[in-house]
Amino acid sequence: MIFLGDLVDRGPDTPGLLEYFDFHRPRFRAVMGNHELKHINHFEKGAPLALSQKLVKRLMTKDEYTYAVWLMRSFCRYIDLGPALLVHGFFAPGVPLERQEDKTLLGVLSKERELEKKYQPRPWFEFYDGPKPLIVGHKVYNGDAPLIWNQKVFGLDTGCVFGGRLTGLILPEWELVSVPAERNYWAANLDRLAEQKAKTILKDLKAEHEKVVAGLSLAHGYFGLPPKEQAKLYAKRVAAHPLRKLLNDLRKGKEINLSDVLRCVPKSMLLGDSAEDE
Ligand SMILES: [Mn+2]
Repeated sequence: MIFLGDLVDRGPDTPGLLEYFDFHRPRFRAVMGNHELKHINHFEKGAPLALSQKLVKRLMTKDEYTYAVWLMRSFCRYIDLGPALLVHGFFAPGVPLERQEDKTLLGVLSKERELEKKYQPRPWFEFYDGPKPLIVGHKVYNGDAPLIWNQKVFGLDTGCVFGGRLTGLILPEWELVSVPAERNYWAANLDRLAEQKAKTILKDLKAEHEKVVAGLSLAHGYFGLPPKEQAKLYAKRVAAHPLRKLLNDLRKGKEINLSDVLRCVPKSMLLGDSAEDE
């Protein structure tokens, strides 16, 4: 079985998948995707990781991550199966295989933009002129159905991690197999991350509340004031806080829970740089 790259990062259990892959080597093989490349560049050169990679790295010990990167480094730039050529990302038209750039084959975003610009408004694959059929992953070209362009280019990414389908191609029969995803795995990862962040924010909020009350009672004899004065003083003190509504609720003695935080806190604060992703 050959994986088309980007095995890592978006799914529910990247370390488990790598273990599974490793166990079945060399019967299992893979071409390298831009996500694996990012981990390798991070490990070797300290290149920055996008959110999905940070999440995955966080799940592993240092030794496990070292091993994972070692495993990813064993993935090929391309695999020539005879009846078909397999790459993760793209194949620049008019360029022989030996002169294809790694970044193109691996689907690095800058190369994707270059190809878009060069061939717009047509997609790059319509200009594919390689000697044999090309099988790619990387992009969901055609929704839940694989891309099949003139029996020359086959795009098998059907968005499994986003709740679409997982698609494979059996060679040499050229028989497509496709199963629906059980759920949107990436959205579930983001939910889990948001919940972790919300927990921290809730803890910080409670600490901030205690601090504000302590400060007010020292400077203004807060506890001796009538409730209305307390409210005014407190509201003024937290006026610049982005979550002042929740702080004022805490002051009123309301029970604040995770769902309140998830509702009130802006998504950008919960997920940070989730826009990603090269
Ligand atoms: Mn990719």
